Amino acid sequence: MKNEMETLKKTFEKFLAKYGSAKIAIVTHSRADVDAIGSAYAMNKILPNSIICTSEEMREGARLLCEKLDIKVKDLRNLKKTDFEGIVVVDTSAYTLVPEAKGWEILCMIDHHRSDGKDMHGEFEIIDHESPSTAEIITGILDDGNIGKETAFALAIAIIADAARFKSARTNTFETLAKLMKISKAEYSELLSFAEPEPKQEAKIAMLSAMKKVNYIYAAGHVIATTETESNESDVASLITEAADVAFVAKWKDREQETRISARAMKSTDIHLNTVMAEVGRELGGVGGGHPKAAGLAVPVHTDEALQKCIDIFIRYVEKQKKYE
Ligand SMILES: [Mn+2]
Repeated sequence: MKNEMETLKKTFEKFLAKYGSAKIAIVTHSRADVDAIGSAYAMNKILPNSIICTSEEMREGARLLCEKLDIKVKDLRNLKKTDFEGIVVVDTSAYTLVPEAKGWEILCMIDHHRSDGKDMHGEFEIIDHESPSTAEIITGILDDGNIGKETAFALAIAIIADAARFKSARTNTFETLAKLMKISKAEYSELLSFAEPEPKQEAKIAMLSAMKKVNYIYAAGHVIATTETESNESDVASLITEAADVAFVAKWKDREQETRISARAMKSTDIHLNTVMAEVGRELGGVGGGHPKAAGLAVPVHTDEALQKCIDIFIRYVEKQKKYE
């Protein structure tokens, strides 16, 4: 672990030596979360001639962090490529999550996501799939002296948020967080209020309404739950997997005439929901993918049909997995 981090640190130092004072746009994925914004902020502090770019709206925690640290973000589409040397991409390596980055020169990429959808290539790449967050990688490659109070605050929140209540944490996660907390002088309760902001009242109501409509079956050794919601589908799915092995939560999008599904798995399962969702997407003429325990899809059929397909493909996937064990 330590050696791997040393290698990444060396790559970062080479990048800094070449582009440290270049004009750079720091780019992150759409619907930016705390890890995306916290990581972008830390890079912004290291690169004096950089700005932060992200598209669309942000998640609530990211929005709160921007407010607190007065982080200004720009839209990459409004920038002139010739005004910049290139971009630094943090917390993603797939164009599907940041389509506006197409055509830009990627000077450096820092990410922790699985390589399934990786189609971006950077001159320098600092990638650690084992890291629960991009912020943990960034803390590792920065010299302690370069981590100010506010950077430490942003990175600590990002680590807490992406570690999903430390379900995906490793020893280094706790060591890194302890170090950042000391520098930031912040209490854990304050960090947590950014990492896991309390849902808005209407979100709470949407989640409870969805809970009332939960259906579940026990099949192929798994408790499989489904429901429909008008909003907050990923929050609903996370909530359900406190009790079910897997949850598929559907939302009908009238304008697009399609069903969006958010899928989540309980921590102990070894299911790859991204594979399941990709298959459902293929069979129903849409697209699906994501992470093993958090995936999603969009398909041009109604919610009932989409949910039934998720259950069928999921069972087929589990049965097939058993055969090869
Ligand atoms: Mn992340």
